[in-house]
Formats: sequence, C-alpha cells, structure tokens
Amino acid sequence: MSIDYTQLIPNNVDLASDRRLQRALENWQPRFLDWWKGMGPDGTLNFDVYLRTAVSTDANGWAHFGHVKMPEYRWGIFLADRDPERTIAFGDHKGKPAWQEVPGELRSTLRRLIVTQGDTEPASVEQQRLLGGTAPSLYDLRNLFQVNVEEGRHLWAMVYLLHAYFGRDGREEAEAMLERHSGDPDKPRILGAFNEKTPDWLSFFMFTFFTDRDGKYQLASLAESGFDPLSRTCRFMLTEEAHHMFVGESGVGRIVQRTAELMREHRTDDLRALGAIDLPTIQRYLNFHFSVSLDLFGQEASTNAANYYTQGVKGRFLETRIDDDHVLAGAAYEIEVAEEGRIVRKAVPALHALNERLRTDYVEDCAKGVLRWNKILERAGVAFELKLPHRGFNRRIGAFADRRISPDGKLLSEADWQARVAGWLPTDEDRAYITSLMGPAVVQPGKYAHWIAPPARGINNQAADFEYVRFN
Ligand code: BYC
Ligand code: FE
Ligand code: FE
Repeated sequence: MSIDYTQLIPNNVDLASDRRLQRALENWQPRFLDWWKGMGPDGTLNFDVYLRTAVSTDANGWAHFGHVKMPEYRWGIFLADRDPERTIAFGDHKGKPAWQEVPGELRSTLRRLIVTQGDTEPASVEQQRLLGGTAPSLYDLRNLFQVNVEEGRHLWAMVYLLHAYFGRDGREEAEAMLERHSGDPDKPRILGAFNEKTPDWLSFFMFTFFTDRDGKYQLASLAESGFDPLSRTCRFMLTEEAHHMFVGESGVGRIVQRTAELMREHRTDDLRALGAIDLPTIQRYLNFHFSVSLDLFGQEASTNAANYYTQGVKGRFLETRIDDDHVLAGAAYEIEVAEEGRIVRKAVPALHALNERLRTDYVEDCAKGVLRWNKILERAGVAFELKLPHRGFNRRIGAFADRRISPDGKLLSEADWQARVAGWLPTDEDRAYITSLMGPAVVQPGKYAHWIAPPARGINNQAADFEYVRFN
C-alpha cells in the first residue's frame, strides 16, 4: 500500500478510517515535535538538509531525496505490506495464522518489548544532539541528521503500535517515551548503552556500527513475531537501519584510511603529532562500543527469552531459514561461562540460550566489518590488525558481569585488570585528545576535517562539492 502524504500524519495504514486512533496520534504529534525541538539536534531548526523520505515501503520506496527543514520532515507510520497467508514460524503456536490483534495473555509481554525497542530510538537522538557542532563535513552532517530523523520515525513506529493495540496503557507508555531522557539521573532510558554519551564523531561512528547493529538483530527477531503488525513495522524499519550501519562502517573506515595514509606518508606511529587518530585509540573505542552493545542482548541464559520464543513473540535471526523444528523443546546450545578461574563452554537448553545465539549472529556480522577495516590497513601496507575483544570483556550484563576478562579472553584479578585497563578502554586522556580534534563544523562543501578521508561517493550520487546542508 502506498504512503498517503496528504494526511497530517503520513501513513500506509489507512489511519483516516479510524478516527479515534487518528485523533490520539494527532494529539501525540505536537508533543513529539516539542521533544524534537528541545532534545533533538541542537540549533538546527532552520537548516535545509538533503534527506531521503520514504514514498512507499517496497524496494524502490527510497527514491525521494530533497532539502527539508528537519521539523518539517514527514514522520509517519509505514508498515511493510501484509501477507494474508502469513503463519507463525516458531514456538507453541507454530503454523497458526499470525495474530492481527494482541492475544490477551501476551499483552504485557508485547507491550514491554515494544516499549524497550521504542525507548532506544529517541534515546539515540538525545545522545547525538550536540554532534552537529563539530561535524567533519557537510556530507557527515547530513548523514547524522538522516540517522536522527529516521530514529525519530522508529519512535513513531512503536508509538503507533502502542496507540493502536494497547489502549490507555499504550497511550501512557507513548507519553513516557518523551519523558525519559538519555543519562537523566531520575528518569533514564531503559537500556544501558542508551545512557552513555556520544560526545565525538569517533564515538558516533562506533555507535552506528555497533549499537545500531544491535537494532538490526533485535528488529530482525521482532520481525519474526507472531504479532503481525509488529513484524510488519520491524521489516520496514530494517530497510532504514541499513543506512545507519553504512554510516558507521564507512565512517570508521574513512578514519582508518586517513590514519593509514598519514602513517605511510610520514613513516610514523605518532598520529597525534599529525592531528589524526592513532590505531590503538581506535581499538580502545572499538572495545568500548562493542562491549557496551553486547550487553544489549541480555543474559546468556534467559527464561525471558525462552518464554518470548515459546509464546511466539520474538524469534531468532532469520528464523524461517533455520533448518530445525522451530520449537527447540529438547535441544541444547553451548554458551561460555566463567567457572573456577577459567572460561568454559557449557551446554544449556537451547530455549534459554536464545539471547546468546542472537549475540553470536551479531558478533559474526561485526567481525565482517572489522575485516573490511583491516583490508584498508593491509592495502596501505600498515601492519596493524583491529580486533573484536572477547565477548566477556567489560560486560555489565550476564555471566561475565562481575568478572574481569582481558580482550583475549583471560580471567584476570582485579589488580591485573586495573593495571592494564588503560590499554584496553578509552582513557580520560584519549577522550580529551579526540575531543580536541573535534573543531568547529567543517561547512565548506567538499571539504573534510584533517583526521578523516572523504567518502568514495556522494549520497544519491551527488557531486563531491554538493551542498548537503544549507544554513539559513
Ligand atoms: N540494560 O532475561 P534477560 C536499537 C534486564 S537497539 C539494562 O536477559 P531479556 C537502536 C532485562 O530487562 C535494539 N537492563 O532479559 C540502536 C531483565 O529485566 P527484568 C533495541 C537489561 O528480556 C541504535 C533482566 O535484565 N531493541 O533499536 O531476555 C540507535 C534479565 O535479563 C539489559 C530491543 O532491545 C541492558 N542492556 O533481554 C537507535 C528489543 N539487558 O525482567 C536504536 C526489545 C537485560 O529482570 N528488548 N536487562 O526486570 C528485548 O528483546 C529484551 O528486553 C532484551 C533483554 C534483549 C533487551
Ligand atoms: Fe532505530
Ligand atoms: Fe538505527
């Protein structure tokens, strides 16, 4: 179904046919805009930004690009088309038709998952709100804003579900989405990573590479949900998510490339003397963002995850492509745990290990990106390899939370950890150095900050000196 842009709230769910729902959402819309103006990208209300807007939810739906003021971006409700034949692919309800309404007994479970998902979206916009002031180019500034408006739209996606399917509770949860704030001591965002700061562009690129990728995996498993409206909304969100991870991978890649060029040109490791970012610092930022993002998958052994699965609420990554019974009643899965001073593998019921299984899929995906960064170094003749740390490193959630584990997976004493952690996680000095590189935004079309290489090509094939953002 194509998207109706004549409505106050653009949508492809025939919102006009449900007046009550339409009114409720039209009531929420100005609150969202107030939140955007107060907590969204700082000082940008008048900028004209070259943004893409969805025109339909099929593969060609991204055709539309144009300069827009962000508060006028057409945030709306876009669900992938309904497949009337769709059945539930896993769990106790396997083979039954997908639910078009929320089953009463799953109401609070589904609400909780939708709220958790929804909460991350505005959180990330809040975390990134000051980055515009130090953008390394107009190209990067535009990409930041594209990510921000789409995270805003992801909030709309979850708020639609809350309003349409959860009655009064849902409306209250939709309000609360705008009341919790990232890092707020009294009303923080729900998940850990979304209360961290994103103070500089190295952090931003690491965040979009690692944390938005958690989004990809969580959305993909919610896209398997038996609750069809959730599945359909997540499927469309995934197409938006792909750009966010592109921004992260190419952003880190361009920093790595610039670093490698300078190392070769000047035959030195002392990148800081050259005003660029040294590889050990990049590695420490990587270690931080990877470990914080791993926490987002929850406990290795989780009865919550088992229940979500058996109840048909949340599946595995690409559930229908997995060759097994999709019930997993007697199946086992090996997870890593720390026992008697060592990290050992231990078989647990597969149903309880679903968070860990998703985390494993995620780690493999991250590793592919790291491989591509290493190819850049290799091509430049720089002998350095970026590595993902062990999954137990620096964890706050799960079996490794109260352990000290080195990046190469050794259990350490507290004293050993304290003696070595400055080599593994960004230090105050690292952060101060990276902050010092973040000069005033580079706003001349086609120009880039010294510490990052230009991209291989422009957005929507625009010329190198295209004016992605116009300041008014
Ligand atoms: N921080 O049994 P467990 C995105 C809690 S990112 C704080 O493992 P479960 C985006 C947990 O709530 C994708 N608390 O839990 C990216 C539970 O609490 P209770 C976001 C945590 O439910 C970038 C307890 O510990 N989407 O879209 O199996 C930019 C026991 O844990 C954390 C989703 O997360 C944590 N990290 O797993 C913008 C999908 N981890 O019950 C956007 C929806 C666990 O004891 N959420 N806890 O009070 C879920 O599927 C699940 O809630 C989780 C947790 C996978 C997060
Ligand atoms: Fe998102
Ligand atoms: Fe995202």
